[in-house]
Parts: sequence; C-alpha cells; structure tokens
Amino acid sequence: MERCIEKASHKNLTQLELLAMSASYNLSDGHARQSLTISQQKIIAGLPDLFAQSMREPFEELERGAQRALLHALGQYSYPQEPGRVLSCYASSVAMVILARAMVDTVSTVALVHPTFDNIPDILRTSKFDLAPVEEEVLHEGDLVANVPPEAGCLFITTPNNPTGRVLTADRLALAAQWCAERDALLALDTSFRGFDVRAHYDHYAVLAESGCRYVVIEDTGKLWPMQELKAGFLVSSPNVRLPLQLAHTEILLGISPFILSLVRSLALSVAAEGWTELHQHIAMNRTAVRKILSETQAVSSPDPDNQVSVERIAVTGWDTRELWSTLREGGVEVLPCCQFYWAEPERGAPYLRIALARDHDSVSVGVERLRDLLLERA
Ligand code: EGV
Repeated sequence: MERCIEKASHKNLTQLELLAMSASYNLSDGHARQSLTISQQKIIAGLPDLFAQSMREPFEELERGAQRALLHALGQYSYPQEPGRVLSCYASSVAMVILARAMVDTVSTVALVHPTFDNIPDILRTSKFDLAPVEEEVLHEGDLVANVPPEAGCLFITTPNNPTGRVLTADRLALAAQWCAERDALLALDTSFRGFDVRAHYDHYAVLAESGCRYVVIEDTGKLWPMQELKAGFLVSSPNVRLPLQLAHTEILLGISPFILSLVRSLALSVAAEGWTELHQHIAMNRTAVRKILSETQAVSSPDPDNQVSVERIAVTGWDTRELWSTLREGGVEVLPCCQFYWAEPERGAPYLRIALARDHDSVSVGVERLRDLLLERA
C-alpha cells in the first residue's frame, strides 16, 4: 500500500489520468467522454462535407468564424476584434505555454490561484517564474491589496476553477482588473470550464476593457464536447498587452487545422441555437446522482455545493484519499486524488477526491456505487 501512495503523490495529475484511461469506470480526467447528443451526431454525420468545405473556405474567414461563434455562444461579445488579438492553439495548455514564453523576459513573479490544476503551475515553473499562491477565498471575498504580492507581474486566475468550480463574479473580476491596472501587471484568465456555468457567461471583455488593464484570456473547447480530442484553445489578448504573443505563437505553430476550426464553429453555432441546457442537465443529473449515492455513507461531504462544472470534488473523512484512490483502482474505478491541485501545499488536498461527470450516466453511477460500497465496508 505504501508504494501505491508514493506513486499517487509522485506523478502529476495528467499522469494519473493516463493510468486511468482504459479502466472500466474512468472518472478521472476532465475531458468530455459522454455519448453525443442528437445535434452532435448530425454534425459528425456531416464530417465529409465539413472537410470539403474547410478546404475551400479562406482560412482567415473560417478562423474568425469559429472564434466568433464560440465566444458569442459563451456571452463574450466584447472580445477584441483587431487582427492578431485571438491566437488559435491546439489546446489551452499550448496557449499557456505560449503565454509563458511571451512573459519570460518581462515578468518574474506570477501570482496564481490556489488550488488549481497542476499543469498550470508546472508550465509556469518550467519557465522559471516565481509563483505566489493566491487562495481562492482571497480572490472571491478577500483583500487583494493585502494578499497579492505587489511584485507580481501577472495575476493568473482559473475561472470557473478546477476542481472547485468557483466562478469569479463581475465585481471581483473588476477588482482584480483594477489591481492589475494600478500596477501595470498582466491579468491572465483561464476560462476553459466556463461553458458549464452561466454565471461565467457575463461579458468578461467588457469588464476588462473598462478597467484598462493589460490582459490575456485562454478560451477553450476541450472540456465541452465529446469530440475525441478534436478541440481548440484560443489565446485572446488586449490591444495594450505589450507581450510578444504572436512571435511566441509562431515559434510553436503555423496554424491549427481548418477542419477542426470548422467543427468547432458548427458545434458552437449549434449551442448558440439550442442553448447550453442539454449539456448542463446532463452534468447536473450526474452530480445529483454522485451526491445522492454518497449520502448513504457518513464519510462523504460536498465541499463545493455551488459547483456547476463537469468535475465534482468530494471530501472523505477517515481515509487518506491517496490510499482510497489506489484501493478504488483495484476495483476498476478511477478518480483523482487532490493533493496535486494544492500546488503550494499538497497536504491540504489530502481529504479530497475529484470525480469526472462528463461521462454517460451509468458509468458515473456504477463507479460511485462501488466507492460507496467500499466506504460502507470499511466504516
Ligand atoms: C482535467 C490534461 C494536460 C488536462 C485535464 C484537465 N492535462 N493538458 N496536461 O487537460 O481537469 O482533467 O484539465
């Protein structure tokens, strides 16, 4: 058992997600793996036409169309329109790498939300930034001036956050933007999970523009649609950003697939027409099932009652969750232990597991029933 605990804490979260890939009940990674909706099935049935069309259509028009369709579906009407302000990337992590590259000469300290998914601090650490943790509570209800180090050249916030689902309100975004504007710091947002929560659909770019701060926003489709990793990340920046983002982007890639952009545009237009309700109901049904099944044990509670994103954190008492994680694995059920989300203080994640909800209903409920049975057995 000791060795398994060791194993869980010496890997990053993505390495743990890889171990889970072929499990009977993979509730580990946050990527979308549920069955397609009827509208998505129709889009997939039309892929040959989409492929032909994306060969004909001028690339710029296609790219702008995909960006516009996605950002409008997410309520982000005021995003900057000038050429070069939205850079298409293979994934949001690639956008993150490009951002880190572009900041390396002018920023030394990054103030980063704590907890958050570990590949964000990992990418930043590889670029040798000093990281200063900013607790979620500080961002959402605390005093930024007293708690964010004044030397930070960048304030980086994941909203909605992973794994807590916590969403930065318009008022708190305005405060963070003001903090940055007053210090000429960069405000960076990762909004990869915003599709799941309408509270994150207010027009962030209007708030950011009003503040005058320098900003970047990483938008993403990777978590939204079960498209077998056909996805895009978009690195959006303010006209006054003063970072060599375009240079860094071209150092990494020429451009992303027009076929994928065309697919993203179709998916986003379909959501714009039909709304987010079907996706939201699917996630809500799985979340309700998780909470209901686990309420049958005394050991589990919900630390994030308002969470709407496609992952659910649970707190388990009486267990080291790294040990629980490896015991669950033996029964074919994969979830994530949470220590690595607490990148500055891993022990604080020890009470928690994260359960992925973007799966078919049966897979979530059977997997979580096994977790319940294990907890009841050992109670
Ligand atoms: C989640 C996978 C990367 C990441 C999964 C994720 N790791 N990109 N290195 O996309 O919540 O499971 O964000």
